[in-house]
Formats: sequence, C-alpha cells, structure tokens
Amino acid sequence: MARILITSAIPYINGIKHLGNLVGSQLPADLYARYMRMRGNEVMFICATDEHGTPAELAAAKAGKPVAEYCAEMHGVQAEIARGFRLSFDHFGRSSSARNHRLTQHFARRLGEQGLIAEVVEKQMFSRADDRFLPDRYIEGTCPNCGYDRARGDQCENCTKQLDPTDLINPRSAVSGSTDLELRETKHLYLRQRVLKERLAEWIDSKTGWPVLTTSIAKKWLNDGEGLQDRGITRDLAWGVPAQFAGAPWQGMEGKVFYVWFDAPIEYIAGTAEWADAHGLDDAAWERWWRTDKGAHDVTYVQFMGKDNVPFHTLSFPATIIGSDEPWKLVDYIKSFNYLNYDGGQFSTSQGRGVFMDQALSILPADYWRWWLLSHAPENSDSEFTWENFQASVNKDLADVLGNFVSRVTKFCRSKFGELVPEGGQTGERAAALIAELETRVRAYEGHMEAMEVRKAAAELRAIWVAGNEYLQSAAPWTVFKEDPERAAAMTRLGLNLVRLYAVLSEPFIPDASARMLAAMGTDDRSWPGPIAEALSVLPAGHAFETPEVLFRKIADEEREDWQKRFAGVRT
Ligand code: B3M
Ligand code: ZN
Repeated sequence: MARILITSAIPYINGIKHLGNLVGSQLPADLYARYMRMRGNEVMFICATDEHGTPAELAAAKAGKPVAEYCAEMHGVQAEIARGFRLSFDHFGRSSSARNHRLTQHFARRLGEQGLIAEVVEKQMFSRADDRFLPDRYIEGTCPNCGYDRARGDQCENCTKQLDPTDLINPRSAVSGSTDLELRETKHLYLRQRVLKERLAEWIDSKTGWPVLTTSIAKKWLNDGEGLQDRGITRDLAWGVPAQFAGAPWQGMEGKVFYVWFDAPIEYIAGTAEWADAHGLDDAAWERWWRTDKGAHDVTYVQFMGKDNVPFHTLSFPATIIGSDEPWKLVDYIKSFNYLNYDGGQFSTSQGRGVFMDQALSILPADYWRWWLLSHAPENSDSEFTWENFQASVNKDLADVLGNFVSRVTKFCRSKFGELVPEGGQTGERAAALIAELETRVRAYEGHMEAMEVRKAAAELRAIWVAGNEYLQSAAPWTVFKEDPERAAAMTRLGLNLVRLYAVLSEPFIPDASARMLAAMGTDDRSWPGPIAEALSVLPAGHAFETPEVLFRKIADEEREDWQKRFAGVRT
C-alpha cells in the first residue's frame, strides 16, 4: 500500500467554473484519486477555493457584499457543485482559513530569516477616489497604439500590445471610473528567486519522467530572456494574509497583504491541516503528509493543473518550499493540461461563454459529463467541446455499449432464469477468448491509470465494455437457450459477473453508474480484479440481483439542438 498525496489547482472564488476549468485540474485529479483508492492505497486528496486577490474583492463589491461574506457564500456554492460532480476531495478548504494565514506567514518569516526577502520601494498608481492602489489591470484608458478606449494597464485587448499603466491616455480607475490618479511610493516584499535559481534548476532536471508540457514551461521561465526574476509577493490590498505580523522580520508593511499566488499553493498544506482540524485530529495527522521528517518521506505527491498554472508550481511554490530550508514535501509529479475549447471558440469566464458547472448538472447527471470530459481530456493538445461530439459519445459509449450490455444481460436473465444468478455448465471457447482479452486490456488500463494517461485509460475502458458486448452478441445466450439452457445459464452468469467487474473498473470515471451497477448486482464487493477468471466468479449461482432502470439515457437530436442554442450566447 502506497501513500499518495493529490492536489488539484484551487479554483478562484469569484464565480462558478466552466467545464474547461473542471477538466484541466479537479476532474482528472479526482479520477486519479478514485483509482488509487480502489487499488487500496492511502490517498489524501485536497482542493480548496482560492479566495484572495483583487478579483475576489471586486466580485464582492459587485455583489454588494463584504468580501468575507461573499467568499463564504461562494465557497458553499462551489463545494455543492463539486459534490454534484462527485469530486471526492478529502477536504475542500479555503485559502482564507486561519490555517493558511498562519502557514503563509510562517513561510514568509522563514524566507526572511534565510535572507531571501528584499524590501523594495516602488511607485504605483493610487486612486484617491477609491482610496487604494490599483493593480495594472484595474487601470483603464485609451491605447496609445490603436486608440481602443478600454485598454488595460497591462495590455490592450484590442491590439494585444503590452502596456504600462503610464502608457495609457486618459487613465482611469476600472473600479470607480475616477481619473483622479497619482503615482505614489509604496514598499513591497520581493522573493529573491534569482538566488534560488541553481537549486530550482537542479530540482527540475532531476524530474526526468515529467511530461514535456510541464518541464518545457518550467525551463522557459528559468532560462528565457533574463531568466528567473525576483518576484513581488505583497500587494496594497485589505483582503488577504497580512504581510505585517508578530515576529515578522520586517517593519512598515501595515495595510498590505501577500500576493494571492504566494498564499494559494500554501493552501495545499493548510487545506490538509484544515482536514485534520475538521476530523478532530492533531498536527501529526497532516504533518505525516507534508513533513519529510514526520512521516512524509514515503509519500508520493502528484499535482493536477492547467498549463497556465505550471510556472507557479514548478518555480514559485518550490522556491517557497526550498527557500524555507525546512523539510517540507516537494511535488513528485505534475500532470498539466492544455485548454478545452468550446464550439469553435474559447470558454470564457469573463465573457460567460460556454457551459458552466452548475448549468451542466442542470441538464444531465455528472457521469455523462465526467465521461465525455475525461475521454476527451486536452492532454497532448487543446481539445474542443461540441454538442454533436458530446451527444455521439454519450449515446454510443454510455448508452449503446455499457448501458445496453447491462440491460441485455439482466433482462435476459430475469426473463429466463429469474433474478438469481443462474447455475449452469460450461461457457465455452468464446468465454475463454473474452477472458484472455480482458486479462490484457485490464492490465493495460491499469498501466494508463497509473501513468495518468487519461484518454488512453478511457479508450481502454471503452474497449473493455465493447468486449463484453461483443461476447454477448456472438455467444447469443438467447439462441443457445433453446438447445442448451445449461450453457445459456453459464453465459448469463458470466455476463452478470461482468456487470460487477465493469462497475469496479468504471468507478473512477462514472462513480454513480458504478454504484448503481453494484447495487443492482446486490453486492458491495468492490475488490479490484486480480486474474480475470477469478474476478468473474465473485457472484455465485443463487445470488440475488435486480434489473436496473436504464443506466444511461440517449440524447435526442432536438435536445442537442436546444442546448446548442441555449448555450450559444453569453451567460448573464
Ligand atoms: N486559482 C488559478 C486557476 O484557477 C488559480 C490556481 C491556484 S493553484 C494554487 O486557474
Ligand atoms: Zn491597442
């Protein structure tokens, strides 16, 4: 039994995530966590909401609520949707938790004590009307390059030119619209990443088995242009982890907080501590996952995230950990994803384009989405969601292949032998061939799951379902029954056992259907298959089962067209 720590990138608090966000981190992380648990490993699966930063403050202001209240509410909403998608977090924490405040300040203090924090005085735009400093993207004005009048302080959306706030003509606050702005001096803390460059490079070079998508991004940031830069880790904001605290090795940081990307990954650790607190456990319970001096030396730590998050996880967060000079667990493997596009364009939260998690669940149950998203995960390149493709996958893979198999076996048995696993003779050569095929396929499936090859695993699982269907089709117990009911009974017994085996193998992808299949088979034997012949004799003759209701329904053309229209525009 291995111990596996799994974290998913933590979604921002402001708003409900779209399906592209889901398939880029939380969902594949859940797939892996479920698989590892099914294999009998000890798993700790942590996610949380990422609650700090200007976007959270502004979203709260827009909702007319104090930011703490807004975050608490949205955390509840996101947690509920996560449950709806059956994301099996051991804990879904909050980066605004007391645990994260303490740990973030702890890391900052350690980094300061190691001489890795610099105090830098710089000039920033201050809005007198808003009584606050404005981050670059909250300053708007006219683009000096193309004349677009809503260019942001970091970039013009219209002509893509990179800008400084001082480049803008007629700059104004995006918060209030006020033009009463001035450059003011302010002090910030910088993490001296350049000092850590060699140690980071060495660490990344030691990760020979990492996906190219992960290492290429890391190396680009390490070596491109001027290479790794020191990074500002504080902001002039009210909402966040205070940068001035008892025991801090600096002064004069009142009214400032740590940058959201500094405290967000620390929440992986804090979230595990929150888990321990929630279960009334002591610190040792979470430290054995995170402190190599307290039991975490034998933990394998895997992170899941979209490609845009890779630099923060291959460089910034490791810089925090390594720089602390304490025995914290570093990530062992980073699984990163490309983007999922939506019907000829991009999913967009800011523009409300695409299907969002709550909307998806209002149309169809989680398993339908889980199956499509995972079997089309954007692993080696970006992939695209289209309604046609979604309909085809659901109807073919889930309804025609798996659902149909379960329904045929159980209905046939009920009509000829009743709802008890039938006794009977030998199954014959076809069954032997099926078992041999499954032996190979199940081992291949395990290999893909272990390697986090999500699409390959889905393809193998589908092939495993297809094999059962083809067996049933060619063995044709309904025909054999007329001549040799004993043999038809044996075939049916095999079929019913296949239903249980499919339930076990499919659990990580489609947990609800899996549970229904097991319930229908009247068993809670979820043991992972060793030799397939053995796994297919778990349900003995005389064992009672029930014929389940339709496992997966088909998507009709009219429905698809209706959804296509409904989700063509912009979410309001
Ligand atoms: N919230 C960005 C994102 O959701 C950010 C991830 C933090 S992971 C520590 O894409
Ligand atoms: Zn422009």
